[in-house]
Amino acid sequence: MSNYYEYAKELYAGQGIDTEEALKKLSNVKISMHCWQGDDVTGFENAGELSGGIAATGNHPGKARNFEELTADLDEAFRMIPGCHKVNLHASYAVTHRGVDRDALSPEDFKAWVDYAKERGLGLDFNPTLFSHPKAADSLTLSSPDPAIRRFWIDHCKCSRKIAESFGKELGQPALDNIWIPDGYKEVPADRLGPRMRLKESLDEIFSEKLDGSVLYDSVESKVFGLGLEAYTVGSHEFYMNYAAKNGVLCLLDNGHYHPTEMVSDKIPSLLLFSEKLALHVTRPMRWDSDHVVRLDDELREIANEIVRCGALDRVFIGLDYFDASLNRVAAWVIGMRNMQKALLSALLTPHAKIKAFQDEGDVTSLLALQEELKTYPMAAVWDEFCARNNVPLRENWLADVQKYEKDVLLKR
Ligand code: RNT
Ligand code: ZN
Repeated sequence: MSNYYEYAKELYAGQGIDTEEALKKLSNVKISMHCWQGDDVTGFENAGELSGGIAATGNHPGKARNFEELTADLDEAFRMIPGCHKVNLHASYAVTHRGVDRDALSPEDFKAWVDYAKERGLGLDFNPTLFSHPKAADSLTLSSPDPAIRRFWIDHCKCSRKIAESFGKELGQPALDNIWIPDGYKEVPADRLGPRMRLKESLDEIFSEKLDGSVLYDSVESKVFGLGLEAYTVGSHEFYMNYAAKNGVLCLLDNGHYHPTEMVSDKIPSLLLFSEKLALHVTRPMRWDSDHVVRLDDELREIANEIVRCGALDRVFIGLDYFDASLNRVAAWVIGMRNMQKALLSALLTPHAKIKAFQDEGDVTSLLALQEELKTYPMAAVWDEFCARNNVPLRENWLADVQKYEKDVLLKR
């Protein structure tokens, strides 16, 4: 233990914060690392272009082209990230030679991933993939007016839930199955209700099958608009918030899916008041849902503050969701994961009860003064201690490792 850490420990103790307790809580938080940062959401199906109103920009060399490369890259990233986490998969990452379409996938098509996760003590989460597919070419899936298209995607979502359930059972820790659909229109629609009625019916059928709720959590993810889908989104926030509340599934909030001044941090306590669990896609929107690598910015810290303040570390599924093709993809994972953890640590090192009391007493001066002074408390020392205890590189020392990996492995692809 460094003197640096001892000094920090004392300062935080002065605020009534036990740094050891904070470190313990932080090590229990599993973050779901999205596999799709590793290959710009390409997947293993040889599907053509990324579609559905999302886009990865950039052409940094060395992206993973198959299961072996993607898992090698994930391993390299996990070597730089303290703690034990989860991997978030999309259905398009099936490792299968059965030649089945997405509506017929089954747990056996993900056996390679389960073996991978088991060997490393990782958890797995899952997402049906309702984009980058010929049957989603016009960005209409579960709300399509064509019953055959709806059927295909309903079946895909049904088998996806079973795959996620199998992850939960095999790995002994709950898996989240999250449904996001691109459905919407570029032009102002003549009918806003019809597509939503069809989406509601499709979801009802998908969730009608009772699976093991001790290992499977279902969530639905809303959006505000997509590229080429500027006028109307079927699965809006209001749609899903009401659907989730009435049907006992979780709301998943992606902080790139709201209007620019609308904050997910502010929504967290409202949702936690009415539902036991909540799911997040943590991302960084710049002007639009651009999915930049997560920085340790004010909103990330506020999201973490809300989770911690609400005492909800075990009620929130935290997953990352961004895909930047313009930089080293392993580094992109490491930066985002470490930032999410730093934000949580900063929240765990905040004397929330004390500041809340200022608020309730109407002492705005003390509230502001303490919030601002806390920003320069020596959290870095506690973070370094966390990294040291977890045997991962301190500070920016991971970068040299990742650069070596790029030279030795990524650039040879
Ligand atoms: C798209 C949604 C969705 C996807 C991933 C790949 O806007 O955020 O979550 O990013 O499922
Ligand atoms: Zn998302």
